[in-house]
Amino acid sequence: MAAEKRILVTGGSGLVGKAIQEIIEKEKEPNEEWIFLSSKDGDLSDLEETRSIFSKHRPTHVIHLAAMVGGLFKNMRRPADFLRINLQINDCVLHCSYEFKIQKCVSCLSTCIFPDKTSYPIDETMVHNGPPHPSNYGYAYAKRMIDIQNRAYHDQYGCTFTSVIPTNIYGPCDNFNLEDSHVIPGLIHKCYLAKKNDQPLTIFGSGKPLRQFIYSKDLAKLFVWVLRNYEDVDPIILSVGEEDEVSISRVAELIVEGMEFKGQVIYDISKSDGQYKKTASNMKLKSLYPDFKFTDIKTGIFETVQWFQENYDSARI
Ligand code: NAP
Ligand code: GFB
Repeated sequence: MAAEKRILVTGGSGLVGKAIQEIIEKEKEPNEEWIFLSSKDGDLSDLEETRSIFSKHRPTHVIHLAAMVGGLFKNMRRPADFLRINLQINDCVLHCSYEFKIQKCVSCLSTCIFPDKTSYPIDETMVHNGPPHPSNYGYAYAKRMIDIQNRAYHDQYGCTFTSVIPTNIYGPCDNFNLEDSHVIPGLIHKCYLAKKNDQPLTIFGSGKPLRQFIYSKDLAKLFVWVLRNYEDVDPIILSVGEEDEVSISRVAELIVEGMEFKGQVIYDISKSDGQYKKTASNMKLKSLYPDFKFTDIKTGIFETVQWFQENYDSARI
């Protein structure tokens, strides 16, 4: 007998998708069936391929994670691709969610989409209050359009399409490619190679920028909670508190400690710092889920360093 709830997770083979898989192995409810997609199941920037995926699995709910994703330097190299490919993927998934009468679709934005010139802390009401940081405008505008699409499908068809806004995410199964990755996987990979080859570790930029980092396993728990409990079309920020904001050099210190690296650490200030900070408030989350416990960044980074050392041969590098 088909499960009452069939949850389709697009982008199910990535950093966040894998973390949700791990959570669901332990916490699946009896009336739920979870389907985790990768791009091998079909190209979600193609409407016909997306339709055939939906007609094959006949989902009742969708967690939409699939996207062209990357760190600061990949975003700066490819703004047109980030804009176009993500606009296409989001249009296909949301329109098929409407056509197949999906009961709830939860999409994923990012705090880098907020205006660059703003007051802090940032909250959910500020998504469209001015241009994003120039380093990632392609990705940022494509993600902002998800919020607009959610409102339009709700206003015209009554759909319950919503979105979450995580800060920078890190954890096992991330993309550790040196050119395309985000800072934590990038520095873990570089530190691993520096230790192995007895070379200095080079950190890009000044190390001064500030970030809030959420551990993928914490975000996965919150995604499942949003799917089961959050009914609003308005987005919700999923983040550690402002008090847990750290500098890039503090992150590098923790990676060096976790990797037991004893070599020289160099800052290459010819490389961009990107946005100085994007401090976000998690008050809305706290008001709805007051006792959620976040993993502290030292524990999260140490677990990710250990995962990378144990899975180097199969990791995305
Ligand atoms: P990721 O590790 O790069 O995974 C991306 C996923 O999307 C993979 O499963 C990939 O499939 C799939 N995908 C990409 N293009 C596709 C296409 N054309 N058709 C079908 N599937 C496609 O990404 P992530 O870090 O888990 O990010 C998940 C979500 O969180 C994204 O929406 C991202 O924008 C958002 N986010 C990420 C961060 C962060 O710091 N990582 C921060 C804020 C928000 P394959 O594995 O087959 O390539
Ligand atoms: O994580 P990251 O690439 O993205 O960079 P953003 C964060 C900071 O780390 C920047 C510094 O100040 C970088 O200069 N950094 C130092 C490094 N060393 C490295 C390194 O080896 N690799 C990388 N990647 N950074 C992204 C947005 O901004 O945030 C994306 O561009 C996405 O669209 C993501 O939203 C969550 O935090 O600067």
